[in-house]
Amino acid sequence: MKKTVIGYKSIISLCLIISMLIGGCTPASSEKEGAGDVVVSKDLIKVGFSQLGAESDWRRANSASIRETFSEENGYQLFFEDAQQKQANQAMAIRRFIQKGVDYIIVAPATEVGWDNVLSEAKNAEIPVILIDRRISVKDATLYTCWVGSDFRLEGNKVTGWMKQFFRLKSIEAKDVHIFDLQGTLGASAQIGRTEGLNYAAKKNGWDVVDMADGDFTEAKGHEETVKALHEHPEINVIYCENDNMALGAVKAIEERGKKPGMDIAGGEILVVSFDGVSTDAMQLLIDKKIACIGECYPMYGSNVKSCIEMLEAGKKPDKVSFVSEGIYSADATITQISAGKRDYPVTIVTQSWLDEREAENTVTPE
Ligand code: GYE
Repeated sequence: MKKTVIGYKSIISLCLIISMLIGGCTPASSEKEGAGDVVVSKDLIKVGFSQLGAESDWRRANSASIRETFSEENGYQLFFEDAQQKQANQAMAIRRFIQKGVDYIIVAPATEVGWDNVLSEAKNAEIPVILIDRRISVKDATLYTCWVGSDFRLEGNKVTGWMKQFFRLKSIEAKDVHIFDLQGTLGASAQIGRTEGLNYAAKKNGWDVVDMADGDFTEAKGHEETVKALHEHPEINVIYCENDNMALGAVKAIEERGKKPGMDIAGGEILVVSFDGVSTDAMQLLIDKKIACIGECYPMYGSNVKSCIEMLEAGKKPDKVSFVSEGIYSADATITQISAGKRDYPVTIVTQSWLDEREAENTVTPE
């Protein structure tokens, strides 16, 4: 799949500027009950988007992509609701979208379970539901039309594939690998797939997973849980962070303890690996080798979702499940390729100029 241009930082800034100019990217705010004076062209396709929160740089980039895509200029009226990390708020948002009579509902679900009732209501109202990012587990698969997102288990396999090669190259024996799994929000697909990837590799290679804790995908919780884990288990020499924001918190906790995040495990450093590759701060830590490797998680789904809606508008059926293509990043040039499942994947070696270029030009090279 051809990946489109990404300008994570710039897209977020653009959205912030627009929201300052027009008083918010969210048409819903100007359509409060009783306002009654909002004139909306009949031609616009009405889309309700229930975003689960704003917990990470990945999430903010994802929201920016949806907002940018579903603009009035592109023929859409977007109702954007941020659930503040609470799935109950998502159900309420979906019910409001149904009441408004939107044409489509997009949902980025917090966790996999608990969707049967509210999505049945959307189905009864004959509103197609498009899922993005995390997946859901429902008894009736017709409760949603299609899903676009990442293969989280594959992401886990890629990062552990990198770790395996790294340990081999540095002659680090399995018995000397002591991992702390800093997990994402429990029950979210991104957590489930990445944790499964680690557990599988740990079992296969004989690594010791010392402990695991829910860091809720946030920097603050990631920091808190790492402080605790390092205190309770001084032997930890690898931290597997299930997103970059938690990695930022973990690096801070390691340094506060007077230890070094880095690649020299034998010399007492703590190896940090992570997921996303969106946050500039995390990419900077990668270049500084304080984060050893990042499994890419692609957030800019706007155009993929728009394609699904265009197909539905044309009376066609989009694929039920579409995975976005993703790579893997490291600043260490010794590992240039890793194996995951039955495939080999090139490792993108990130340098300062690579990052500067991405930030300045808004581009990421297609895979
Ligand atoms: O990796 C993390 C976010 O579900 C893919 O959620 C998403 C994850 C992403 O908060 O940063």
